[in-house]
Amino acid sequence: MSNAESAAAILAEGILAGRPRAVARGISLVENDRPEASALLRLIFPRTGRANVVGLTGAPGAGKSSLTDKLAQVYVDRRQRVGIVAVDPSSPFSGGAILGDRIRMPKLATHPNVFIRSMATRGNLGGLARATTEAVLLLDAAGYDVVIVETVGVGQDEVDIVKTADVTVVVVVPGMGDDIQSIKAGIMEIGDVFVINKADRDGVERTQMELEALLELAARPDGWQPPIVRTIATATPPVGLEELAAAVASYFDFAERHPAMRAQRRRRVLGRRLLELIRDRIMQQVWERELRDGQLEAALERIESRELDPYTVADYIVQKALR
Ligand SMILES: Nc1nc2c(ncn2[C@@H]2O[C@H](COP(=O)(O)OP(=O)(O)OP(=O)(O)O)[C@@H](O)[C@H]2O)c(=O)[nH]1
Ligand SMILES: [Mg+2]
Repeated sequence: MSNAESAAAILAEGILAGRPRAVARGISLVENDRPEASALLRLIFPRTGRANVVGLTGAPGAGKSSLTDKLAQVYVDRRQRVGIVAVDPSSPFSGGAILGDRIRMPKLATHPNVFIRSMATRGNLGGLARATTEAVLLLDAAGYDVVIVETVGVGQDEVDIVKTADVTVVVVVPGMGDDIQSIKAGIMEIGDVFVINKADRDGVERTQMELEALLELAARPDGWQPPIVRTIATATPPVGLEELAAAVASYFDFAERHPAMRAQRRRRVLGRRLLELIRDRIMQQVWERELRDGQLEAALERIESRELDPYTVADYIVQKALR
């Protein structure tokens, strides 16, 4: 066994035993794309697929973290173990992000049945999507019953992250009519449950009507009708959280009654992931075998002078690397 493999084996044991510190270390490995990470994921993968993964997305400041906190509390009160992954593309420092979410989720941060982790980009959103999916796998393997993934719903990469969840919750707030229009393209069709948070504000009825109108336009092929729940995450006690948990549960019930649909959804995610892995591995081979040591520069020079074209060069390099 190589060093990476034996380190991974020890870590996998800790993760499968549900130890938070092992999970934290595992997530750091996948976040930094360390060599031990693949070995670790290989070991834990057979023990995944049991957690209910809830993706929660919406505009910046919509109250996603507040809702995540309160929703997690509902599950914790039901004696479930909850993992939270907050994806924070805006923060260049994951350390800062962790602190931020610990402050926003003060009660849960120290709860023994709750694991909170913020993931920040290291300049590469594609890498963030991969690391997030892998962090969810680790939490799943560690026996967390529910994993909540919070992402800001602004770009395609965030949408991709949320698509890997078993149920997607889209958060909107009153008085963002134009925003609803603008998010509808990417986000509206992926929402399985809609939340109007900040329902203590004016304009709730109007937002509800706009949402209903949009949902009517976008009839889903699976026949599911996304419920709309109103919440006030910051009220004491919070308003609408039991209803939100019930709406999420009703989607899981629906998925259970439609196993073919659920399998298709999970396979789509796995398929995407597999293709990404293949692409990464091919790229790695190409890089290691063909492009190191100034080869790329040399090729570019000849392409630039029109001595060669990029299509021929790409085919040639890939074929040579894979031989
Ligand atoms: N009035 C009101 N304020 C709320 C409610 N929920 C959250 N907020 C406030 O809205 C602000 C943003 O809340 P967050 O939970 O940090 O929102 P977020 O969507 O996670 O924000 P980002 O992660 O920065 O995109 C905070 O000041 C919250 O206190 C609510 O139901 N009503
Ligand atoms: Mg947040």
